[in-house]
Amino acid sequence: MDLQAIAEEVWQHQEQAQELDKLTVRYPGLTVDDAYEIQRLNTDRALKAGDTLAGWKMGLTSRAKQVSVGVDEPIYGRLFGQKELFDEELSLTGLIHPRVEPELAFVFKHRLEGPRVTARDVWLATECVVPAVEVIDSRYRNFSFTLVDVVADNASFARFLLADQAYSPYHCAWDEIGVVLRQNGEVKQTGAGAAVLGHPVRAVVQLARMLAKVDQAIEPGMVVLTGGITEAIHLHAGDDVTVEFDGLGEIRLHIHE
Ligand code: OOG
Ligand code: MG
Repeated sequence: MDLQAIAEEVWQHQEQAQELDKLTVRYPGLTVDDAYEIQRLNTDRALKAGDTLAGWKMGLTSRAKQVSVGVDEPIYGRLFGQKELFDEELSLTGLIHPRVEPELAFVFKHRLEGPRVTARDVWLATECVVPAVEVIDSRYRNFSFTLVDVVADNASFARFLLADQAYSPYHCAWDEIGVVLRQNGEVKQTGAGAAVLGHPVRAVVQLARMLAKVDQAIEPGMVVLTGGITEAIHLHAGDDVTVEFDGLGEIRLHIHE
């Protein structure tokens, strides 16, 4: 299978914000490893074009997310520096059918790698934990995909935003943090940190172990998104979205054309 050619096709659809037909329908032999290789090829391409690798994202780490897309296995993707939002404004330009979801982000001060990484290793390597939101935008029609498709599409990554206030990793029990997601003042989703694999730290453990298989690591300074705590909601021009993290402040996002 010509993974380079398939990567090129995915790249074009990502760049031009055009819907893509499921790869697995057209290339039924494609494996999960192939899909991660496609993701890696497009990462090389983005870096050559001047983007930076800001970190990693885990996806499908909560039951709510797995049920909503019909894939029940955690996946990882890459966070690109040029896709980090620098204020509370989100433009729909360049996006197909974006959704937003509340997450907790870990920011690293030490390198974390290896197949036997534990939660203790994660805490020792973590500089801070920060409330975050991710904007996902599957390039597949109706967010309809299999595990292989979504991995090849960089786990639907589109944008991310971290809150202004960061916290010590020991500030609170992250599994007990409640979140309320509101759209134009109306409560749309609620959840708690424990929705993410029982505790968000486990998403980082799992990421490090998955990365070890492909000789990759979490590097100092990197951000790791641990996965949507609740289901994601669709965004429309004019929306005012807020995510309240219990006792840790609020992230606000204003959506425009
Ligand atoms: C896949 C990406 C999932 C998360 O946090 O669970 C994800 C998708 O839902 O399109 O980012
Ligand atoms: Mg996510």
